[in-house]
Order: sequence, then C-alpha cells, then structure tokens
Amino acid sequence: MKVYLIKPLQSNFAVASPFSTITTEAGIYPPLGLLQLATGEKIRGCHAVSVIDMVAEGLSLAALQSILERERPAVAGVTLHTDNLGDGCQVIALIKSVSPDIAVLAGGPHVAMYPKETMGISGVDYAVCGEADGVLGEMLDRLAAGKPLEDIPGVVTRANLHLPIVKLEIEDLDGLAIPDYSLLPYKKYSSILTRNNPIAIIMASRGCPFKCAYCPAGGTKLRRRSPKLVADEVEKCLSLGIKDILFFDEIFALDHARVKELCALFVDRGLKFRWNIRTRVGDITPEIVSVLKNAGCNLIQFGIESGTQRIQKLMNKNLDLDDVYKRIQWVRQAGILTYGNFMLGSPTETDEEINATVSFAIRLKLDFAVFGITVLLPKTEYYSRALRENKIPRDFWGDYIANPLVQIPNAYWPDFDKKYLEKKCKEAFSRFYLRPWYVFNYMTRIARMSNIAAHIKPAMNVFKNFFSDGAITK
Ligand code: B12
Ligand code: SF4
Repeated sequence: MKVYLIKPLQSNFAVASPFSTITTEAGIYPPLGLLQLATGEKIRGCHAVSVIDMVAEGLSLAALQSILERERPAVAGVTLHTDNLGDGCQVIALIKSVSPDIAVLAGGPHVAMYPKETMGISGVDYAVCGEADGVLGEMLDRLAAGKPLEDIPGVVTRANLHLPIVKLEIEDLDGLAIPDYSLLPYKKYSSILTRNNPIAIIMASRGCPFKCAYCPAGGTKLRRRSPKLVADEVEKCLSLGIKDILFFDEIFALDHARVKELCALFVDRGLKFRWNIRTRVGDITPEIVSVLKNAGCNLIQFGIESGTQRIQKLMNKNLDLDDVYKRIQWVRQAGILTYGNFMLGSPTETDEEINATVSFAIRLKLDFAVFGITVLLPKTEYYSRALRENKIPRDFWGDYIANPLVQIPNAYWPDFDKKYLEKKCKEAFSRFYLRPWYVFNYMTRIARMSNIAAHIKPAMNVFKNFFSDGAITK
C-alpha cells in the first residue's frame, strides 16, 4: 500500500510573531517524528511509506496536489502542530479534494493534546494520540485488509470517539528503529545554531518530569535510550555527510552517568562532529562540562527564562539566580557556547522585573540570548490561570482550534498591552546584542569557535530586519 506522511508548510501561525525574521532565519529542522515512523515501516517492509516535508522541499499546496494526483496514495498521514494547525488542515482538505478515498491519519503534538477535537477537522479519518511508533504498522495492515481500527489503543475513530482515549508513550525507546535520514531530503536541513550543514536532530531521551507553568511539554515520563544506540545513530548520520547534530532532548544532561557513557562512546569510536544540547542549568557541574566539551559538544541551550526570583517561583522553574550565574560561567570557562532563552510578560510581571531579566542575561555573559514574549500556550498552568481568574473571557485556543486560519488576536497575559511587550522585547535584543562587549565577543570567541560565514547571512538578516521599523509585524 502506498502511504505518504506529510509535514505541512509553516505559514499560518496561531499567534503572529512580532519578529518573523527570527523564525524564518532560524533554520529548517527535520520532522523527526515522521522519519521515525517511516523508518519503522521501511524495516517492516509491508507498505511503501514516504515522507513529504513541504517545508524543506519548499512545496506549495498546488505542488503537493500534483504529487497526490500523480501518485494516488491509499493513505496519507499528516503531522499536526497546534501553532500552525491551519497549514495542516489545508493539507487534509487538499488530500480529500484529490480523492475522498485516501484514508487520512492525523498525528503529532497537536493530536496528543486535542485528540477528540482533531476528529472534528473535516477530512480526518483517524487520529493517533501520542507516539504512534507502536501502532502505525497495525493501522496500515488493517486499512490494507479493510478491517476496522477502533480497538487499537490510542487510535481515535468516529466509532470510539465517546470512549476514554489512551495517550501512547513508547516505554522502551531502544525497541525503535534508528531513524534513517536517507528517507528525508536531509541535505536541506540547517540551523542558525550550528556550524556546518546539513544537520540532524537526535532525541537521546523523550519526556520531561518537570512542570513549568508556561510549558505544555512537562510532566511526562522521562525515557532514555541506550547510549550505544544513540552513538549508532550519530554514526549513521555522519556516514551520510551530516555535519552537526542537535540533541533535542528536553533535559539531556540530567543523568550524569549516562552522559559520561555516551561521551565516552563518541570519543572511543572516534566520532568527530559538533553537537548542541538543551538541558537544565542545575544539571551542570564542572566535571560534566569537561566531559561534554571533550566529546565535541559545542553549545548548550538553557531555558533560564527570568532574572528575578519571584518570577522564577511563579513559573515553577525555581532556578536560584546565583546558582545559575555560577554554572553558566563553568560552561563558558570550559569553552562551550552558551545560549539562554528568556521570556518576557509572565502574569503580574512588572516593568522592573522585565528589565531585570535582560540585565541578568547580560550579566551571565551568554553568547546568545533569545527574548520571547510569553504566549499563553494551551494546556499550561499560565493559560489555566488566565481562564480561572477570568483574565480572558473565552477559551481562545478552543476557538482557534475550531477555526485555525483565524489568528488569535492576543495570546499574551491580558494585563499587558501587546505593543508594550513588543517594545520591551525589541529593547531586550538591543540591550543584549548592541553592546561593545558583545560585538567584541562575537567577533572573537564565536568566530573562533564556529564557522562565522555560516552564521553571518542569517544573523545579518535577523539584525537588519529586527532593528528596522519593519521588524514588528502589525
Ligand atoms: C525540534 C522541536 C522544535 C524545532 C523544530 C520544529 C519544527 N517546526 O519542525 C524548533 C526549535 C524550530 C521548534 C519550534 C517551536 N516549537 Co517545538 N519542539 C521540538 C521538539 C523539542 C522535538 C520534536 C521532535 O522531533 N520530537 C520527537 C518525535 C519522535 O516526536 P513527535 O514529533 O511528536 O512525533 C511522534 C508523535 O507525535 C506521532 N506523530 C507525529 N506526527 C505524526 C503523524 C501521523 C500521521 C501519526 C499517525 C503520528 C504522528 O508519532 C511520532 C513518533 O512517536 C518538541 C518536543 C518533543 N519532545 O517532541 C517541541 C514541540 C513540537 N514544539 C512545540 C512548540 C510549542 C514550539 C514553538 C511554538 C515554541 C514557541 N513558543 O515558539 C515553536 C514553533 C515554531 C514552528 N512552528 O516551527 C510543542 C508543540 C505543541 C503543540 N501542541 O503543537 C512541542 C511538542 C513542545 C511542547 N510540548 O511544548 N520546535
Ligand atoms: S520548560 Fe523545559 S524543564 Fe520546564 S517543563 Fe518544559 S521541557 Fe520541562
């Protein structure tokens, strides 16, 4: 059976980004979930499964239509993200317009959060709630045999819509196939954060047990892959000519013994590549940074978010700022680039507190800082609080999901004026990046540690547009 798994374009966002160039210049990232599923199916060898990444291929809806008309797949799966659900819905409508007989499967992070609502999207035949690796094969076999699907756990159909839905989580990640990047247009993937293209994303673990008030990702079970299989995956990527790897685990360095084992494997196998990780600041010790550096880790991304203790507590992030300072300096001293994410506009945050966050980012001497306006994301404590306290009159995510081509006019904490937050955000970037220290540091430290040529064009585009009047999308 011919099956297409499709990653839609990213052109219709729920919330207009005031700084659109940052999004467009950030890079093109591989759809790892679809790749994981397609690799598993390739190994089973029962169906012809291909991935279409509309973003990487720059495929318009019209171009996708031609492919579907020519190829006539029996099944099309679409990955859905809440923040650009409209793009996914357009793809689903297009598939059904090509042929109502193509069975449409919906999956992805949006479906994991809103499984029942997904079945309300016109054209969706089946939705999979959560990690589909363990059920996709069975679904395809049954579709090929014309059998019903409603008794497969995690699969939502019109027949079982009234029943409780199981959210699928793969317990044993080592049972999954190593993603085969040759199934993707892998040469097209890039990131502003890496030195050389193409890049790959690897998840060495899935899940995050923490529960930050603004984040929909937390509170999930942390599952780890064996270091040997992760090293095998790296080796496989490098053999394809992939140069840099981004580990997108939420908390890569939580388990030090495992990090040491993994790094030792990279070194022992002579795997020379540059890689980035994301982790919590509290995971950093002098020993672990030296292990990471020795194995080629080039940059660590931290979610620091606020420079005041009060907002740290409110976010349920609870980082101790002195401790953050100390640990970030350990990373710098080890010669690893530091990248901090910050959020402006938490509930009840004052102007002074916003300014203090920017000052803190500066004091940390980070190599990169990104300041975002706090969006009240669905299924987060911040959003529940806004609803609970009647700060917002309606469940605007509910409205958006029902009509995803209409943007949410204001998804920020409603006590703030939108223009004020945009101004503060722009100010934050100016304060951080337009300092003599930063410019000097950028030209020396970063140029020495990374291929500046790879960064200069996107960075310039970001800066040019950002600091011009056109930076803020009205
Ligand atoms: C890499 C990543 C990014 C990258 C690239 C994303 C991209 N656009 O391609 C970057 C850094 C750019 C990014 C940005 C953002 N991201 Co992001 N990101 C991730 C991250 C860390 C990993 C994704 C991944 O590879 N996962 C691993 C694979 C194996 O899992 P998966 O993709 O979910 O796929 C599995 C299932 O969902 C399912 N499945 C997936 N697709 C399909 C399709 C079918 C047909 C079926 C049956 C099943 C199925 O099976 C897969 C295999 O198990 C996830 C968190 C996470 N741990 O997943 C967040 C995540 C996807 N991001 C999220 C968010 C909110 C964002 C931002 C909006 C953040 C922000 N506030 O700016 C931006 C959006 C910008 C944009 N639209 O691109 C949310 C999405 C929530 C939602 N409801 O949609 C996530 C889930 C994190 C979270 N929970 O908060 N992100
Ligand atoms: S922000 Fe990071 S640490 Fe906090 S819950 Fe989300 S993924 Fe976990």
